[in-house]
Amino acid sequence: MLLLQFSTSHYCRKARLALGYKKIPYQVENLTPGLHVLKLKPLTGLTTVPVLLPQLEGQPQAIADSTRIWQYLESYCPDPPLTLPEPQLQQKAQMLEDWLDESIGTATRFVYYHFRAGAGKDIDPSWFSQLLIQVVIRQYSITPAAVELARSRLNLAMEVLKSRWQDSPYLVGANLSLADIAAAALLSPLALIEDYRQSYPWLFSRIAQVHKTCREPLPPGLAEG
Ligand SMILES: N[C@@H](CCC(=O)N[C@@H](CS)C(=O)NCC(=O)O)C(=O)O
Repeated sequence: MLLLQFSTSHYCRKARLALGYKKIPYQVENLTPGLHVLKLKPLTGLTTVPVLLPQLEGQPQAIADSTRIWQYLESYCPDPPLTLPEPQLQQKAQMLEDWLDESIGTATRFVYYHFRAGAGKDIDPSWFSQLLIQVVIRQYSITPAAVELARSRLNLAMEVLKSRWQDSPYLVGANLSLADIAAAALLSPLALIEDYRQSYPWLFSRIAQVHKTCREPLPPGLAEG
C-alpha cells in the first residue's frame, strides 16, 4: 500500500497510526504542498491528504480522507479491531472521532501555525518553512481572532478528554478505538507548545502510549533525543 501524505500533517499521522496498529506494511510518498493538487484531484476529486492507494488487485484505486481510510482498513484487515464490540460504545467512539476530525483537528491547526509563525518561529526559522507557514495561515484564514476561538475549543476538548484519558488508556470502552487514534494524532502538534505540555501532562503521556501501541515514531516535541 502507498500513503500519499504531507510529512507534517496531523491527519496523515492519524492514517499512519491506523496502518501501524493493524501492522499493515506500507510506503509513504511525501507530496509537495501546492503541487499536491495536480496529483490528488484526478485521483480522488479532492485536494486533501491523506490518500491511500491500496495497490492491490480488486481493491479501490484510491481512498481519500482519514476516516474513509480507517473504514477501508477495518474491512480489509479486521484483526486487530479498531471497532468496539458494543454497538452503542462504537457509536460513541465514532461521534467523538467525527468531532475530533471536524472541530478539534482544525483548532489544533490554527493554534499550531499561529505559534510557529510567532513565539515558536525558532523551531525552524528558515525562509522555506516560514513561507509554507504563511501559505497555510492565508489558506485557512488563521487570524488572531480565529486563533482565540480555536484556543477555547481546545480548552473544551481538554475537559472532555481528561474525563476519560486521565485515568484510563481508552477514551471509550475497554479497547483502543478510532477515537483514541484521532485524539492522539490530531492533538499531537501541541506537543511543541510548552504551555500545553505543562498544563496537560496526562494528554501527552496518552499520546505517547497510543504511538507506541501503533508502532509510530513519537511526534516532534515528544520524541526522545
Ligand atoms: N477530513 C480530512 C482532512 C484532511 C486535511 O485537512 N488535510 C490537509 C493537510 S493537514 C490538506 O491536505 N490540505 C491541503 C488542501 O486542502 O489542499 C481527513 O480526515 O483526511
